[in-house]
Amino acid sequence: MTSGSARSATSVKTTCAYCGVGCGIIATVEAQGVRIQGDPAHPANFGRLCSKGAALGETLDLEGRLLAPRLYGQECDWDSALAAVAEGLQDVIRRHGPEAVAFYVSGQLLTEDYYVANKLMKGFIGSANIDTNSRLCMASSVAGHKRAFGTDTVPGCYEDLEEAELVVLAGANSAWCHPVLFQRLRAAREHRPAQRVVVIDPRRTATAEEADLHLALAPGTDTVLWNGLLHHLRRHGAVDFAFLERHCQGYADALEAARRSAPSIPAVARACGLAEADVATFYNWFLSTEKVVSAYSQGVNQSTCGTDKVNAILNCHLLTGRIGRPGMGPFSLTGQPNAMGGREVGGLANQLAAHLDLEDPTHRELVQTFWQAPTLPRGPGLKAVEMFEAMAAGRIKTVWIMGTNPVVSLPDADRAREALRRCELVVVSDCMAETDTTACAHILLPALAWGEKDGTVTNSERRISRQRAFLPPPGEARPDWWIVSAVARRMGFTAAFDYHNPAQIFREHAALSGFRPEVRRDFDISALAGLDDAAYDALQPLQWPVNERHPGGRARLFGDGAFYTPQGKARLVAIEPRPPAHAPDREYPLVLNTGRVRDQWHTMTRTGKSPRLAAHLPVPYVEIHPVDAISFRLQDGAIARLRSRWGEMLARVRCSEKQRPGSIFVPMHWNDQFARHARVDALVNPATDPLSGEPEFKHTPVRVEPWPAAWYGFVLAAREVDIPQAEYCVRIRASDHFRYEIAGLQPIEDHPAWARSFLCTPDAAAEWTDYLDRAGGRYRGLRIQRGRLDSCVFLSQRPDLPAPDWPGSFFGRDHLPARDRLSLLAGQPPRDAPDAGPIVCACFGVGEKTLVEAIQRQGLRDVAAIGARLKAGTNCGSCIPELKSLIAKNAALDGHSRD
Ligand SMILES: Nc1nc2c(c(=O)[nH]1)N[C@H]1C(S)=C(S)[C@@H](COP(=O)(O)OP(=O)(O)OC[C@H]3O[C@@H](n4cnc5c(=O)[nH]c(N)nc54)[C@H](O)[C@@H]3O)O[C@H]1N2
Ligand SMILES: Nc1nc2c(c(=O)[nH]1)N[C@H]1C(S)=C(S)[C@@H](COP(=O)(O)OP(=O)(O)OC[C@H]3O[C@@H](n4cnc5c(=O)[nH]c(N)nc54)[C@H](O)[C@@H]3O)O[C@H]1N2
Ligand code: SF4
Ligand SMILES: [Mo]
Repeated sequence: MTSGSARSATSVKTTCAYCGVGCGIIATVEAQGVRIQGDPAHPANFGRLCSKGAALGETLDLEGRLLAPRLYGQECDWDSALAAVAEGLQDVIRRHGPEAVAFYVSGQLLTEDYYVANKLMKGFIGSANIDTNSRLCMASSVAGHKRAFGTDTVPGCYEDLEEAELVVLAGANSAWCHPVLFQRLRAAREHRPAQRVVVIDPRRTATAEEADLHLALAPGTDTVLWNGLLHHLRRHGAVDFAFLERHCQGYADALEAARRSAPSIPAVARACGLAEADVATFYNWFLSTEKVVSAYSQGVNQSTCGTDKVNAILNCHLLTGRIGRPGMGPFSLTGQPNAMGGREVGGLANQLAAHLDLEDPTHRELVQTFWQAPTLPRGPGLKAVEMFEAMAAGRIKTVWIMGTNPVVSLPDADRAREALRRCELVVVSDCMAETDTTACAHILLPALAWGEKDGTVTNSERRISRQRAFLPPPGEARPDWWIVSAVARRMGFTAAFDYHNPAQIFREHAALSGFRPEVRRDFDISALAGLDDAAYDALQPLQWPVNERHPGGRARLFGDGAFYTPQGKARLVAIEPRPPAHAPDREYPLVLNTGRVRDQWHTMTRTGKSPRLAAHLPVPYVEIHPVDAISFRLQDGAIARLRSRWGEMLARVRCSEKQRPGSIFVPMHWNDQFARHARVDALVNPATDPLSGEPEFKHTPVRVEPWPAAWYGFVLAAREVDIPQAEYCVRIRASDHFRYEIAGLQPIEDHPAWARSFLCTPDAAAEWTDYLDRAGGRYRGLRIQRGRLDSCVFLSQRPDLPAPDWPGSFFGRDHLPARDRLSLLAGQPPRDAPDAGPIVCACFGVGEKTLVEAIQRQGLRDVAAIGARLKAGTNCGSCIPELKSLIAKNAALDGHSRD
């Protein structure tokens, strides 16, 4: 290995900042910015990137970055900040003991950062109160894996999805959330048309659109469906008796529970709200196909029976022996870029480093000896939701949050914010200065961001890849491992935290994984413990284990039946289906489901900077079935108020037959930095899975009602503005201006005074022109500064405003001619103005209207034809499911509209 393979004069190979697919990227720093390309040699993506990965270059500017430490709002030097953190932690430990201190960390830290944070808390502070946002994400998979396999192992690899003859995607919208993996699946299907895909999801997602069978089951009923499958497989002779007898236990009870809870296809169909024929098709495809991969994500994990859902899936693979062989196996799709690395270092409150168990005295002794740690906690610490409850109750006095934004992402999020306000000391390490969580911090520590930080991450298929820096550290920002080590040293743990670079930490982590090999464990990368700095720098992507037996890594585990339970056998678990924690009732009749959109990442701190990514789904919305919309008096495009027993929010109504009646969907992304009253987690109930502690993000009873807006509008401005009287307000980044979608409850009395109050800064050279139709309730105004459009406002009593694309297109111009000024005042686009409609292809900015017109007028019938004409779908491919559904919807009208 030479470092030449990883770096050339200007290009650096690294790994994407976002999802668990873990795509390889080549970043090239150029005069105009950073060029981002997929790395053709990386085995996760072979050169592909999705819309988010491709837009990474747009998120690298320093705007909004936290560039110096801050102590109670004042910038300070590192010395003062580190001393304040160390003394603050020590003071609380002295007065209240180590259990009063907590760390809340993230699957977006690098493995090296995570290792050090965990070592400090568990080994040296001596408490297990370190938990991570992976609790909100993968904890049910971890618990399910441990129940079944005795350890937390993903048995397969991405190639299995390509090689499978049947791929089941359960509770996973992979077309949007693991797009490159989904593209690999799509490409494989083009070569092997016999491959089938089944999607299990209450919504007809972009993923479901491409499936051979979509099971839109009633939310929360997955365990019945999989129990029914287990019973069906037994009854129809798909049991692999040899595998079962030699390598499994617990199957008699599991089969009995399945028979009792899901005795027949009609019973399953009834319980899950599905058609019998569809259930039968799924069961028979699974029965008759040897090569099956069942991949699952948050529709499975994020549930009060998430662990049971996981084991119900694993049961079916164990019963049939379809695990750990090419083209088959259960596959937990991890969310964050380093969710897996965090599990490897033991970042969860109930884990120890190197996949060892906190409760096992041998494991504890092993780690304590290796670390030469003064103490180790004997039992698990508090899991994320409990941790914030303990803050609210005053049992935890201080918390250090790193790389996560819990005021937005925890359930019952208003209470989570309140819990932080009750703490004596809140420390937040983040790259961004202003988030809903940094607003609650006493001490802010500036962390390096993607492109600046350096270390390793592990993707969904256990593949360890290097993330490499290609930008210099800005301001005073430092790597997370550096910050934690510096605090640890100030707390007196000098020798144990004497780290100078990530390579040194990685070597220690690798050595721990092989320490005392007689203690059997799956996670073993001891062969990497001797890498020198140059070899670490040049490390090529590898799948663990990487040890003496598997020096080049290993793609699959468990095909040989070697499991990690005390008996060495896998466990089938008897699953008793349970309903979600809170059922809908008369007051809260609808089920709120939450999740992701294609082009935003979580709380938008990075994707929110990209105009290209903002174009796809620009405002917080609630998707609802048209029949429900009628019953609840909701109009498409109007604003609705959503309430649950825990909180409320405002969102734009989108009627869609893709929703299951009775369920609504709201994306998780928007927060106080981008919109008013738009944090959906304020509504989400805090119930958790009793085993994994994972919250039920996909199931909260709510009600939705029309929000009585007196007016609607939008503002476009060259700079950020603060708009009064608009209880509903969403800020959207466009390439050369900001757009605000607004609405208010109180009629505006004096329109010009209102508009000028936030748009007109004192400037003699600026002119304000406006138009008011009081009777019709319409108002339009524009501000011209030195001949250019500076800002404009459009208001109406109804949600009937024109699309903002045409006024937006005026911002780039040096001079706005009178004709265009008039068209703005008249609210009428000139005849030749562009109106592409909502953006579908983010890479090339191709809108729905343009696409529909091309499909109808030019008779385009497939994605390739669209690509050839309009380029849409030809770069990252993330929009292909949407292109297909536009073709399906509009090609039929072809004959009528061609003339
Ligand atoms: N674009 C984008 N991609 C991302 C992320 C992002 O923020 N944006 N985040 C990453 C992270 S951290 C994660 S964890 C992953 C998540 O990836 P996914 O899990 O694929 O995404 P979600 O949208 O959270 O939820 C998946 C689906 O579960 C369905 N669902 C809801 N209730 C049920 C149910 O009872 N049963 C079943 N079977 N399905 C149900 C929802 O309708 C939804 O379509 O995405 C990763 N990738
Ligand atoms: N309603 C609902 N809520 C959910 C979910 C859902 O499906 N529905 N999903 C849950 C899941 S699966 C997840 S993973 C969570 C995600 O939720 P969060 O982790 O809260 O979301 P992010 O926006 O990714 O937050 C990452 C923060 O870390 C900062 N950051 C980025 N890189 C670094 C770094 O290197 N160092 C430091 N110190 N900071 C950094 C970012 O600026 C940002 O503030 O949300 C959960 N919440
Ligand atoms: S699929 Fe997209 S977001 Fe995920 S790692 Fe690849 S490029 Fe990044
Ligand atoms: Mo996640």
